[in-house]
Amino acid sequence: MNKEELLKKLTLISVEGKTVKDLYGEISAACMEEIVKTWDEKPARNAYYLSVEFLMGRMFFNNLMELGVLNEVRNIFAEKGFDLNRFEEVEDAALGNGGLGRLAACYLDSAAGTGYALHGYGIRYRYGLFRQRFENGFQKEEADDWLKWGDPWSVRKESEKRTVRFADMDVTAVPYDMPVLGKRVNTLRLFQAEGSERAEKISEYLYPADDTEEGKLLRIRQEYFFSAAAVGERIDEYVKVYGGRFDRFPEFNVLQLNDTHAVFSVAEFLRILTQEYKVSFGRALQLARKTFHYTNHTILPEALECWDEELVSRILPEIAAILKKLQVFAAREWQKKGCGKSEQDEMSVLRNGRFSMANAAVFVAEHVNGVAEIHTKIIKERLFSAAYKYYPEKFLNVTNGVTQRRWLMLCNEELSALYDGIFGTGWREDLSLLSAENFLRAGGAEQLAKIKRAKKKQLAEYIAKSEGITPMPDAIYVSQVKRLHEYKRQLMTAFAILRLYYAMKAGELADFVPMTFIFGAKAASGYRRAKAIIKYINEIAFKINSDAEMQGKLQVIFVQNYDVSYAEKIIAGSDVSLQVSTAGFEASGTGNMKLTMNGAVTVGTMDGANIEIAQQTGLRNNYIFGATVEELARINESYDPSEIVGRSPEIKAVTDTLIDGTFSDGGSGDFKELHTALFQGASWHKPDHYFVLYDLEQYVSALLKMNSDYRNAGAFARKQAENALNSAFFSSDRAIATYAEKIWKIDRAQ
Ligand code: 26V
Repeated sequence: MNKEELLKKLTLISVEGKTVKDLYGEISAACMEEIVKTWDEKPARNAYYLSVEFLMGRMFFNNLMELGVLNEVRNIFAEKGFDLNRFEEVEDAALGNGGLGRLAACYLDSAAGTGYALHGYGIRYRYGLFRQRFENGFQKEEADDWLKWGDPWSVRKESEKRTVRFADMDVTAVPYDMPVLGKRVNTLRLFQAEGSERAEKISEYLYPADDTEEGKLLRIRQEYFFSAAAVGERIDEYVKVYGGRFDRFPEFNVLQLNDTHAVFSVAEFLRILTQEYKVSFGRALQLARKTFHYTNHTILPEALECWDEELVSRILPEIAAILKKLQVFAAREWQKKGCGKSEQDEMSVLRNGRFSMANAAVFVAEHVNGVAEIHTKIIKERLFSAAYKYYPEKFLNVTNGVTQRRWLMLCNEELSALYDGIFGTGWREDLSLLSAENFLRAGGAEQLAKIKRAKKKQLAEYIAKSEGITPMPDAIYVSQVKRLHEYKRQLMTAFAILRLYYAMKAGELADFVPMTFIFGAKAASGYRRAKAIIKYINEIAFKINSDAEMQGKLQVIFVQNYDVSYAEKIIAGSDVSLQVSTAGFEASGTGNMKLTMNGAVTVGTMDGANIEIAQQTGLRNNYIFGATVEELARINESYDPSEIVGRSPEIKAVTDTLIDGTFSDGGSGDFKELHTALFQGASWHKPDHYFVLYDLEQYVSALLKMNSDYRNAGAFARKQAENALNSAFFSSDRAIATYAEKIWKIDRAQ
C-alpha cells in the first residue's frame, strides 16, 4: 500500500458543506481504492471459515489503524475542523449476535494480522442484530438498518454471482467482498440473496425466529444458501484448474465449520461430487473427511441444531437424501467398529425423523474442537462421548482468543502507548513479549492505575451522553456485558446487588467502597424470561439510583444497544469483570479475555475460559467462587432451592421481590414466571436449573472481598497489572496459530 499516495489523496478531500455520511463515504472510498490494489493473491492452500455470523463492528478506525494512517488522518481532518470521532455515529456492521460472531471476526483479524490465508464465507444480511432501546425498562427492538451509512468497505462482485437451487425456487447468491487487513489482505465474502422477493427474504434478517414452521424453513434456507454458494465456488475454482478428479481438492481447500450452521455444506459437497461429477459416494465421503473441520460452541441442548427430515426434504430433497445416505454409511462403519445400539443412537445423523447437524459434523469432520479446556473435556466425556470413544483422534481443544489489535491497541491507546514505552512496539505483534515482572519494576502499576482512571472517565462521559445517567466518578466499575441468557446468570447479579442494597439500608457494610454496576446485553426477541430479567434489572436500577441514601454508594446502569463499539469503551473502562455462568455451561467466553487484557480483575466461576484465565494470571488476582462442574453433578438430583430460602432470610427477601410488588413488571406476570422457574421449574427445566440461588451467597462474599481489597489501591493496581500483562495466551494470534498448525496445516506468509 502506498501510504504517501493515500495521505495525499485524503488531504485533498474538503469538508465544506459535507455531512458526516458524505465524509465517511469519501474517506473510506479513498482508502479502499488503495487497499484493492494490494488485495493478496491466494496461495495454493487456503482455509475458509464458514459462519452465519461475523460481528465485525465498526470497520473505519480498525482499517485506518491497520493501514498505519489513523493518527495522521485524525490530524489532517482536525486541521480542517472535522473531528474524526464524529464517525462514532456510524453504525457497526452487526452481522452477528454474540461471542460466536465476534470470534469469527477476531479470527479473520488475527489470520490476516499474522499472515495466514484464512477467508470468511457468510451471509450479507440486510438487517443485522436489532438495535435495542429501553422503554420504561422494557427492551424494544428496532431493525438495524446498517446500510443507511452505505457500505464503503465492501465490493460487490457481480460477475462472480451463482445460483443456489431449492425445490421451489432458484436464488442468486451475489458476493460482496470485504478486505481483511494485516500482513496479508484476506477476504470476507458475504453472499446476498437476490432474484425475487421471496429469494431476497433469505438474506434479510439474522436469526429469524424459528418457532414456527415457516421460520424453520427460512433458517434452513439461509444455512443452505450460503453453504452451497461457498462450497460450489470452491469446487468450481478447483475444477477450472484440475478438472473433475478431486483427489487433490483437500490439498487446497480447508473448510472450517463455525458451529453447525454450515453443515449443509458437507451435504452439498457430497451432492456435487456424486451427482455432477459421478464420484462414488464412498470416495466423496473420504474426500469430505479430509476437507471439513468442526468447532462446537455450545453444549446447551436447545441450541444444538436438529432439523426435521420432512422440512429438509420439502425444499432440499437431494440434500435430505444425502444426509440419509450418510446415516446409512455411518451405521455401516459403526457396525464394523462394534459400537453398541445406544452408542449408535447417540451418534446418529438421522433419528426420530430429525437430522442432528452436530452428529453429521462430528462424523465427517477430520477434527472436532471445543473452545476452552473444560468445554473440550465436556464434549469428549458427555456431549459426544460415543464418538470420542471410537474416533478419539478427531478431538482437540483450541481455547478461544481475541485480537489485541481491536481489544487493546484500538480501544486502549493509552495503555498501548505505556507498553510501547516500557517494552518497545514488538508486543503489538507478539503479546507474549509483555512481562509483568518488568512492567512492575518499571513502575507500571501506578501508570496503569492512572490510565484506568482516564478510561473510566471516558466511559462515564460516553454513558452520560448515551443513557442520560452519569456513572459515579470514584466508584469501582463492575461490568457484566454479554448476551442475556439464563445460564450467564445476570439474574444472580441482580440478586447480589439487592443483597448489598438491603444490607446497606440496614446500616451494614460501613466500609463499602462505592460500586457502579454496568450491564450491557440484548435478549433474543422471542426469549421471554431473558427480557423479564432486563426489565427486573432496570427496575432495581431505578429504585437504587433514585434512593437518596444510595447516592455516592451504589449505582446500577443497564446501557442500551450494547454492541462492539460500546464494548470497546466498557472493556477499557472497567475495574471488574463479572463472569458468573453456571459451571459447565459457558463454552469459553471471550469478553472475559478482553476485560482481562485491559486490566480488569475477574469475579467469576470455574467455567469456560475463566479457569484458564485464573491459571494464567493467578488465583490471587481474581475472585473465583461457586460450585464446580463436579460439585453440580453431585448435588444435581437432590438440589432444592426452597431449602436455601428456608435457611436464609436474606435470600428469601431478595427472591420475594419478584412476587411481592416491590417491582413492577407492568402487569405482564413475567416476574412471577421468573419466580416459578426458580422454585417450581418450567417446561423441561427443573427448579433453578442454573443454580442461581445455590451460588448466590458465595457470589456476594466474593464481591465484598473484592470491594474490601480495592481499598488498598496499590495492591489492587498490582492485581490489575498482573492480569493485563499475563493475558498473552488469550490473543487470537495464538489461537489462529494453533488452528493453522494442528487443524488446517497451513503456513504463514513470510
Ligand atoms: C444459542 C442459543 C439459541 C437458542 C436459544 C438458546 C441458545 C443458547 C446458546 C446459544 C449459543 C450458540 C453458540 C454460541 O454462540 N456459542 C458461544 O461461542 C463463543 C465463541 O466460542 C463462546 O465464547 C461462548 O461461550 C459460547 O456461548
